[in-house]
Parts: sequence; structure tokens; C-alpha cells
Amino acid sequence: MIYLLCSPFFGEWAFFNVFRYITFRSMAALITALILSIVIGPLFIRWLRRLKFGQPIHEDVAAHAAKAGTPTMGGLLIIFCLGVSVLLWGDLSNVYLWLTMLVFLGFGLVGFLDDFKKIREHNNKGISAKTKFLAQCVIAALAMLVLVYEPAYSTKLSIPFLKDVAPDLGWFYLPFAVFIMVAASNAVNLTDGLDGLAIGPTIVAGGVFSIFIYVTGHAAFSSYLLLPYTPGVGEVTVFCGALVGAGLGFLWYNAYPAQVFMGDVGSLSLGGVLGFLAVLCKQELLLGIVGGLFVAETLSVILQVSYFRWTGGKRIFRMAPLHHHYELKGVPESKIIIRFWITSILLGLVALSFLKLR
Ligand code: 57M
Repeated sequence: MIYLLCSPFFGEWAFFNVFRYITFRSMAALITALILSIVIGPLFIRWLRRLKFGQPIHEDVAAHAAKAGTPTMGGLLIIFCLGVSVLLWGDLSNVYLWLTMLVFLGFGLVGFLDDFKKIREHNNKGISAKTKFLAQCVIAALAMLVLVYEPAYSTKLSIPFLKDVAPDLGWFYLPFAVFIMVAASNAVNLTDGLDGLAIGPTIVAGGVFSIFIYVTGHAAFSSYLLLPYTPGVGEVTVFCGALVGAGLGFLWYNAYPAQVFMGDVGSLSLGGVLGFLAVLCKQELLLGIVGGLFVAETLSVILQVSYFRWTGGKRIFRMAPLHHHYELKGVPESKIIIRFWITSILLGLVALSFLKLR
């Protein structure tokens, strides 16, 4: 909004030019979302408590009994602060920015309905897995239908490390991108089982993608780094800034011992939008490295469930997802969380090194 309000003065008064720069507005979006969430966080948590939006807790991991009643749906705080910040600092005439918001809010709505049903019925069931999956696919497909019609957007798939190989997937790109978004959304959801465990790697991924998105929207940088160039995509860096800020602000209250959980409204929206960011900057495969921790948690579930079925009841891990395995081995929760964060920072740095390695 500030961008559009200031645009008549660009070039007239040097002072206003600063609002033109994506880098400045992204930083401003980060700081706005961070401060806003820290300031309104306590009011918001009190409001959730008053509405009795407390998380039903499973009894199979004893250490979690003490978490009973912790308010959930903290993802609404992330959505609100991020939304306000993007509206303030983004160029609201940019189609990529709106598409990113559509994916974020759409996946968030699915998560909200799931959380709401769990809370209303006082159990952990929520909406059926099938309905949730279908709704996620519809939202992702809608966003992709608009995206593939954008003349500047390409359906080519870039392969990390290889600069000359980029197969054009054509219409097959659409289901492929839908798969990326839905898989990322569910992977973040599976990871969200310890205080700060999902938001930490999400912040790292948001930071890494802010760089890839900025470069993808910059003709000179993308040509120098041999990355695909999509004019206009750079504006989504403002969203990434707000994502990092709102994520840090949420972590302020979700850090161990958590005062609030993000709920499905948070995990599904954040995961879905990370998938979309990867698709936007044409780094779909690199998401597997940036979000390697989410991949590891998901793989642990796939392996555990397959092995369990195949052997008629035997397990590879003490419990899946992976974080439960370490919990049951007696590793303190805060140690698991910090080690998982360190791993995700390492993976983020590896992914950044791909900027030049090709
Ligand atoms: C949701 N939700 C957390 C909170 C959060 C297929 C199977 C592996 C599915 C999996 C599952 O249901 N995963 C998705 C995980 C829950 O957190 C809520 O849910 C939101 C995210 N969707 O925001 O609202 C609990 O996690 C803890 N928590 C924290 N801090 C946080 O910041 O401590 C969450 C956020 C909260 C709180 O205790 O209540 C969850 O874990 O339920 N299922 C599982 O993960 C289950 N695993 C399992 O059954 N494994 C079997 C299978 C695969 C064969 C096995 O290995 O033998 C475990 N879930 C739990 N206890 N809670 C089983 C043990």
C-alpha cells in the first residue's frame, strides 16, 4: 500500500525512491511483522484461551501431558501479522504477490477448519484426510492455473548443479507443482510436534527462498548466476521478509516451553506456501534440500508405516515422526529442537551454495 501511495512521487523527490526498492521494503516487512507479532502476541494468546482453543493432547508420549490446554491456532497470529505487513509494504498490483497470498490463505483455511473441528469435538480427528487432501489440491491447482498462464512464467524444470538441462514439462508441470505444494504442506504439519520444531526450519527456508526469489526477479543477477529469470517475481521477496518476521515473532511465544501452538492453520499454510515459493523461483527440486528436515520427518513416517504393515507390527523407529523417536530415547525436548534447527540451518546453507554451483 505504501508503495502505491508513494509511486506518484518516485523520481520527483529522492526521499520517496527508497520505497521503490524491494530490498528496503522486504526488510521493512520483516521488522513490521516481527514487532507486530511480539506486541499483539500476549493479547492474542489470552483471546485463544478465552475461546478455550486448547490443544487436545495424545497420551502416548508421557512428556506431552504437561502441554494439555496450551492454546492452538497460533497460526492465525502468523497469518494476521504477515498479512498486515504484506499489505503495507508490498506492491499490490503484482500478480505473483497475490497468488502467493492466495496459496497461503487457502491452505490456512483448510487448516483452520481442521483445527476448529478438533476443538469443537474435543478430539484429534479433525476433517477427514481425504477432504483435506482434496481441498489442498484444489487450492494449489487454482494457483497453478493462473501461474502457468502468466506469459513470463516457464514450465521448465531446473535441475540443481546442471546449467544446460531444463526439461519442459508442459502441462505435466501443473500436477507436478500441485504435488510439491501439497507434499510440503503435509510435511510441515508432520514436523509440528515439538515446541518451535516446525517454525525454526520454516524461518530458515523463508530466508533462503527470499534470496532465490529476489535473484529470479532480477535480470542481471539471474543472468550472472545462470538462474531462470521471471520478471515481477522479485516482489514476492516482500512476502518472504514478512514470513521470516512473523515466524520469528511466533517463535517468541512458541519457543520451549511453548505458550501457544500454531495448529494446522499454521502448519498447512506455511508448508503450502513454501512449496509455492519453490515453484515460483523455479527451484522445485532444491526444496528437498532447503526443507530437508521436513523430508526426513516425512520419510520416517513412510518407512515406519510401510515396515509396520509389511512385518505385521514391527517398527524401525521407536515412534514416527523422527522427533518422537528421540523423545522416547530420552533426549530432552529442547536438545532435539535445537539440533533439528542446526540441521536445517546447515541444509539452508548447502542450498544457498547452489546459487553458484552449476
Ligand atoms: C499432527 N500434531 C501433533 C498442534 C500443532 C501418520 C502419523 C505419523 C500422523 C501423525 C500426525 O497426526 N501428525 C500431524 C501432529 C500435536 O500438535 C498439534 O497439531 C498441530 C500441527 N498439526 O500445531 O496444534 C501435538 O504435538 C505437540 N506439539 C508441541 N509443540 C508444538 O509447538 O509439543 C505441537 C506443536 C501437540 C503437542 O503435544 O498436542 C501431534 O504429534 O499429535 N501422528 C503422530 O505423529 C503420532 N505418531 C504415530 O502414531 N506413530 C506410529 C505410526 C506412524 C505407525 C508409530 O510410530 O508407531 C504421534 N502423535 C502424538 N503422540 N502426539 C503418536 C504419539
